[in-house]
Amino acid sequence: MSYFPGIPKIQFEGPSSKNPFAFKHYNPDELVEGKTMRDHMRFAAAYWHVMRNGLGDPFGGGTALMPWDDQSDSVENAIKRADVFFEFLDKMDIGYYCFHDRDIAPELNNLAKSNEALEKVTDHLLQLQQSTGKKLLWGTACLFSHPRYAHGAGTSPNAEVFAYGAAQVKAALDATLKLGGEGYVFWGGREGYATLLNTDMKRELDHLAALLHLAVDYAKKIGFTGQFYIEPKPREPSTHQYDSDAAACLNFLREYGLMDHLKLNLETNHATLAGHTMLHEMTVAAAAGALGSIDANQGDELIGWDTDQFPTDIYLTTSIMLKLLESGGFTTGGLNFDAKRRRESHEPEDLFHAHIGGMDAFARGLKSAAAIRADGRLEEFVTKRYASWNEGIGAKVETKAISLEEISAHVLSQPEPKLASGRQEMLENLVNEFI
Ligand code: XLS
Ligand code: NI
Ligand code: NI
Repeated sequence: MSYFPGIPKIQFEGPSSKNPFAFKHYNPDELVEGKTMRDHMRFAAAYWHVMRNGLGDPFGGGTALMPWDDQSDSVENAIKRADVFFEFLDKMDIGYYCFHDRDIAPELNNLAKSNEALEKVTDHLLQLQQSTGKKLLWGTACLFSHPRYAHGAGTSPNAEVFAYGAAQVKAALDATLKLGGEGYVFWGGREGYATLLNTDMKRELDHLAALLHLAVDYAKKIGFTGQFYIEPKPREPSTHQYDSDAAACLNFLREYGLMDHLKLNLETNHATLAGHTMLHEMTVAAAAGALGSIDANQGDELIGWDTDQFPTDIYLTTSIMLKLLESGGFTTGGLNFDAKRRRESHEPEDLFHAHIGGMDAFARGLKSAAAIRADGRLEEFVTKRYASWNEGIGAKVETKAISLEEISAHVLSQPEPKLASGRQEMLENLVNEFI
């Protein structure tokens, strides 16, 4: 039986196609820089948005039509949703997915019952994965929806709540291992504060680090070799989240001896909320060897919330793919559509239009980025811009072979330095040649 009757398997038809149910640019087997588009992108669908997002907003309830969902907390309903989701993955030709424990299986009235439900649903997901070849990019625990986490989970002032969250992480790690997950994400939904008047920041940060260390140790014990990630976001729902941006996350990981164990899962809309571009966040992460995975979406700069829209901006996807190619591409990570349809796009077929658009936008980004690299002028410009560091005074500073007095003597013997133009506008024009 089909839950999406009338919707075909989405295939590549090329840029001249007018079929809304076809890829115009994403051609999974096409080689770019010697690798298939499929392997470059490692596209994933987010279970929470595809299956569980009713499209409510702060002013009104959900509008999404989900005729397969009886809205109950039963395991049967959860299992049926998994079937619907796998039909979606199949028709979209998306190879990976990501989940929170509580969106694949219900939270029941105690942890034992919730764990039991999770076990049953993951048994079913495992069967679905085995029969379709779809894979789990990463799993995570939802430590932000239930009222018990109102003050945080890893950073709760209440030790019993911390313990509950840790127990939930244990079960979510077990589930991720069982499903062969290639990663595990920590997004600190409520790991921050609403006011500092009631907050012991240092203690909360110590506890958050303790939670991550506990998870890393447990993963070793059970043989989970997937990559751990932390996902930066500055605010929403809390006033300030400790993992506010890439630099703050890296500082936290370094301070608590976690750099060897976690990389970053960067989300475009979170970058904008932090006052950064995605390119900035990726550049910061890559410089630290911590560019792990991407939650692919984009925000509405006029609204200013985490609107989690599907990525359609080709300039944005080009910059993302340029940085990704430059960093050697994904190893454990992928492009996870942590994105939702607009509230007005409430029909099941809108799920398809949304993902098709995102995949095509990234395919165009990939092709433009590869063309910019093949052209070589951009890279050459940057290399030349730093040429003065390759010899003389620059090389001595880089190799720490010079003292401050020697630098001073050097400058006293030299004329005023001559500056070269940064040529920003010329480079912007160059990039636009390829878009
Ligand atoms: C919410 C986050 C969330 C994480 C996973 O803003 O992006 O969806 O990706 O918990
Ligand atoms: Ni996300
Ligand atoms: Ni988001």
